[in-house]
Amino acid sequence: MVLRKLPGVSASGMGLRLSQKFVFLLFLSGLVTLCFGALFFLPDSVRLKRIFLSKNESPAVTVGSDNELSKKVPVDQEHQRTGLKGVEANVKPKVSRKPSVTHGARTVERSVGSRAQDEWSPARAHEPPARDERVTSAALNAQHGTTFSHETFKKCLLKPALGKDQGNPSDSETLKRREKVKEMMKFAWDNYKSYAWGKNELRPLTKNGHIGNMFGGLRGASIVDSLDTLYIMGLMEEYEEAKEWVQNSLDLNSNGEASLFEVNIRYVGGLLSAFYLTGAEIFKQKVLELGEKLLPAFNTPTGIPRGVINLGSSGTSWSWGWASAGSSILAEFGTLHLEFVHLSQLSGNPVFTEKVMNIRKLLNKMEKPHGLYPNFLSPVSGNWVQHHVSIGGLGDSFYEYLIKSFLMSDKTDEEAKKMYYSAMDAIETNLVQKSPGGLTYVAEWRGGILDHKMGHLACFSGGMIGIGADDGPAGQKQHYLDLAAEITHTCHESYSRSATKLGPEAFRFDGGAEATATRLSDRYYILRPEVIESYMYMWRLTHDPKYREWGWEAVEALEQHCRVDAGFSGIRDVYASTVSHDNMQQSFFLSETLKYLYLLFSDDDLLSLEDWVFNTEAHPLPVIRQTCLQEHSTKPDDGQTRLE
Ligand code: DMJ
Repeated sequence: MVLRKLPGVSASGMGLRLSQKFVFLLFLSGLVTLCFGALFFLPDSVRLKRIFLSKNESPAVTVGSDNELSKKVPVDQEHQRTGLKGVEANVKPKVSRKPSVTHGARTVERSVGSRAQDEWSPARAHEPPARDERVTSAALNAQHGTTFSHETFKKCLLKPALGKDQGNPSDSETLKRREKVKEMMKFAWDNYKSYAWGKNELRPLTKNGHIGNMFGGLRGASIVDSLDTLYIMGLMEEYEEAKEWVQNSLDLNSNGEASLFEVNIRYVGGLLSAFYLTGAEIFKQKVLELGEKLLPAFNTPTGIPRGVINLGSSGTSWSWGWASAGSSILAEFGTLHLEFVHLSQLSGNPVFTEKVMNIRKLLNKMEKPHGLYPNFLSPVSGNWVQHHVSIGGLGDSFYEYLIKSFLMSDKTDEEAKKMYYSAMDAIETNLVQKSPGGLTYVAEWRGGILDHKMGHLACFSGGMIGIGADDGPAGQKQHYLDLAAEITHTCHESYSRSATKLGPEAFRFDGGAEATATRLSDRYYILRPEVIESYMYMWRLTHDPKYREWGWEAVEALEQHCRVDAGFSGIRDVYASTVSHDNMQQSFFLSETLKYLYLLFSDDDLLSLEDWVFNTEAHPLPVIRQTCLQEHSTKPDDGQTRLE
């Protein structure tokens, strides 16, 4: 239209006036600028960015300061692009979602379904998916021509996965205790099977199933979480039922909104360990398919994933509505490393490792207040959003994954090692406290002010500090072992000071309190594993019989207060001698609490710590011995399993 000659106007050159040419050129250059800008600003243009940015130039921001990307794409603008104007990142979206989630997770301080954080309310900070990275397993195989041999992998284990004799303990008393734990698992499983088969969790009082909306429409969380526990306990009939369900009924084509963290630790972790333990191809196929669905979550300006992802083809992601200013949570984006490295290991596709290494690099570079890692980070600007630090809820498993990444890399991942020990240093300097009564605890930190509280979730740290004792700075081993033992002792105190001998969700060390809950809302116990997890590690590291005794106390308390007619249930007040049940058998009770108890009463060669690290949901993942794997690797024809 601009080119049409206007009547009565003399033309020059190609029949256009100079001014017309000028207008045309102006329009053209505007168009070019617009297209070029769009290439950079549309989140779907990762590949194009790569063309224009040099290889080492990461699109992630320089952290710790006001940065370019946050200036270019303010949060509000992001919302406008999606037509979701005015939704502040820390304000819940208008569309209200029912808080039907009662899962426990270290990332969220949950009550039994009542706290604000429990609500399923992702802030709408939408990013389209990185479709270029959502390739199928078949495409992956074609692309990478990779092979993974389960046989070769087994050759690189130092011990048989299940030990010489399935971990049978030599003394009869311990064997009896182990049998009791196995019976508890069977009871929990049988009831789940009778009343909630295919649902995510069992409601043991009302004898029905719970689906919730934590897993984006995925079902069978208790089944996937139980696979490895059933297998190591030798509950083979039950394991076969579970495997068959995964084969025939685990439908990954869901279109719901899922917690990236929860799906990763329970489903990805559960399927990975089931594959490594059994070699059954179905688990590998499923986990690679699921892994691909999680990739779009990383498609943010910094590569730090948001907490909530749509598992359908849109691949959109959101930040939690309750999280400060649309931020991502340290314990969520920091608890992907182990699983994602294994996804790359099995698929041959480095993209999974690249995603988590980017998170690692970014965190490593950032300025940290007093060397501490705050719990909230903006996935847009890459800056800390709030200075709340905790080794319990919201922070916890980030630290766990640093030391476990080092151990899982066959102690080659120096960066993870360095980050872990520096973080430990900062935690010891700033957070570790001794109560007037002589109990060691890890306080929380809010912008420099200590909150003298320890969550049940933070009790995993006894075990973590224990497994990290060997590789710290010279001369520190005994110090770390002592610290681990002291924290585990404190957590045991939180159990033994209650009427039920089970520990509260959080306990305090102020106002005269010593390892007891002072608020009504902190008195519940939802079958969490962390204290028992630390007993298990401390037993393996020290063989001090008290850890087995403490584990047995927990078994007795669970039997007395949590066992009901149709399964196990959490309780609302650990200090009340007549308990009130919360009607939920959490899937982590089967994957973690009962597994750690079983390991506590087994010989050390059942899932030896030399060969296995446990993800934060207690799913064992093998140490990757790259040199050994390469030495043993043969041509595909010589027995390697090709990815289909
Ligand atoms: C589990 O899902 C995992 O251990 C997670 O890291 C924290 N919360 C629960 C158990 O309490």
